[in-house]
Amino acid sequence: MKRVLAIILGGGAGTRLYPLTKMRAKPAVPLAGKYRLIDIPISNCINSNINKMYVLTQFNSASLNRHLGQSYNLSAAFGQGFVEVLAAQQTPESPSWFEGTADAVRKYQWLFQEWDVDEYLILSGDQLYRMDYSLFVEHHRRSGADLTVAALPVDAEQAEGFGLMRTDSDGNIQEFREKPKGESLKAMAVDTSRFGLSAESAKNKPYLASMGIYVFSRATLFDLLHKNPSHKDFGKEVIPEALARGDRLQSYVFDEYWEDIGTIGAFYEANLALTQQPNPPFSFYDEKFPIYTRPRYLPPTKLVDAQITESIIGEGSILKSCSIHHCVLGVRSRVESDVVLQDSLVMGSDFYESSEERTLLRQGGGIPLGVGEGTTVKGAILDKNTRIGNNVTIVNKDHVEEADRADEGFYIRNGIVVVVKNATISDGTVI
Ligand code: ADQ
Ligand code: ADP
Repeated sequence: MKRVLAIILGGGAGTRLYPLTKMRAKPAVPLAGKYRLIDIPISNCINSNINKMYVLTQFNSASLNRHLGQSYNLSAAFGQGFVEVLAAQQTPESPSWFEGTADAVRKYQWLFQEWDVDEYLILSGDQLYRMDYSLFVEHHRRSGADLTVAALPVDAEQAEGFGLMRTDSDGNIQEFREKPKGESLKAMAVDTSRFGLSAESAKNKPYLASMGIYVFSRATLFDLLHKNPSHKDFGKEVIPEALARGDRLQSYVFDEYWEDIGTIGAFYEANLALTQQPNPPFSFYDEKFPIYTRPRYLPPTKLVDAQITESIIGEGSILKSCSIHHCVLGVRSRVESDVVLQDSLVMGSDFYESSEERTLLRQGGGIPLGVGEGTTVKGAILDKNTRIGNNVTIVNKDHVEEADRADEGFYIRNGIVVVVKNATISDGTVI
């Protein structure tokens, strides 16, 4: 795996996860109480012995750089290893920002070419899964392909949202279509039982969806990018072109837990699914394949008189006499008495406020960090460092699907109220 360089696509325009991306780059979005999105592909790389990684992002954010710098000292642990952020930048030759996945790679190809590696592993930064990429790369090498695409067996309903591939029984890709609908969707069905699925499972999941994860042989990647300067996206343009010109494309079937968490709805569901009992679909506990993040030296969580069911609580939290059901609370969460939290993600805080600071804030008409007394929150996301007043109700009472209320500190996406990072919601507010 020393001869593989990983390129992690860290986010384009950043509209789908907005407003979580309002104040940070997408890879820095908090996940599961203590991680960030970027920890997933980076941990998968480390666990697969791939230790050269670039993260492409639209804009550089302080929290992303700090997180990577403090989490992953790969050169100490792995000699040549590194994780580096490459932000889109304007130069005289390329006056625009990244215009798509392939375009983002093209803009930094001069740097990627400098590495003496055989393959480039292209990954997405907003997916939750555990994968040993070394098996994927070995599959690519063994088949002699120019390009290998990771393929997830899915049903018809899921299939609509993905790039789909039709393969022969040896897994060679014969056709690739980005998000086809109707009849052209149906034409993409394959017999997935050939790839190790049981007969029943194959019947339910007759489509092979691209996971947006690719292994390119060196010459193929640069040749495709160079010859087709107008091609901006891998799924829409580059892969269909590779097929059309006769390159050898293979699929690599992966039939385990995998979720694209690139939208507010999917992100919310995937986080809450972690609380499922007894077997959550994804677990952060796996000694052989850990998910890494920044080590913090936080004290254990303190519970005063809290009733908590089916939830995950981050370290360093203080929970008073409250009731919490089916929630994920991040580090340094603070929840006061008579609070009800249900089906919600609370990201926690980046810092503590002392009792003196809290009292002073209150006296000055301000609102301390955390969730104030007597407040009820259901079906919402409270981003980091939010200050929710006393007797607030956040339940989306009008069942609104989408709303932009930036001046009031929140947005509604997929019916989920998202209170933005650092926002304050005054006492008694009803949303
Ligand atoms: P989408 O997810 O719709 O489909 P896209 O928007 O291109 O494709 O995003 C792929 C990944 O690249 C995401 O992680 C995104 O954040 C990132 N990204 C997008 N534009 C970027 C840019 N300019 N700079 C840096 N990163 C960028 C893709 C494939 C489908 C496949 C699905 C699987 O095109 O074929 O089925 O992924 O989720
Ligand atoms: P974590 O990874 O623990 O979430 P981050 O490193 O992302 O934390 O955030 C810590 C941030 O909080 C830093 O930018 C730090 O400067 C800021 N911070 C720490 N203490 C305070 C404070 N009292 N007031 C405001 N910001 C603070």
